[in-house]
Amino acid sequence: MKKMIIRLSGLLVLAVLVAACSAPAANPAPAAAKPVEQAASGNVDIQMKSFAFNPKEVTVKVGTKVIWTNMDSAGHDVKATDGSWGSDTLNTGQSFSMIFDKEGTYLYVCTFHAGMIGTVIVTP
Ligand SMILES: [Cu+2]
Repeated sequence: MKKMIIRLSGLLVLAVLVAACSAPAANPAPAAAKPVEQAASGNVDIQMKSFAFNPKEVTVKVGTKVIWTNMDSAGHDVKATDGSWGSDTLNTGQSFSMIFDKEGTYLYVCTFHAGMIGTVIVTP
């Protein structure tokens, strides 16, 4: 009986750890002085160039449309690390856009190229 309780509590710890690790990264970032890349038009452009997102990190206001455009000859995509949003494969010159209507920190990657990562920080 004691053995079973130990095993059960071990499972519980594991479950809590898994839940903590898979929680979406949607918490507002701490208020650090970061350059704001927001254009006057309200849209923000990110280029996918030389196998990198440029700029790699943008800070925008809620409601901003972010537009990614592939400037490379290779295909890229844009996928949230939590899988909640993303694009299909973007070939040269193709774009994907997304309106961020909730504040938070959004991490994304290109699933084809390890190290192609970016962040959109959405502030109120
Ligand atoms: Cu890529």
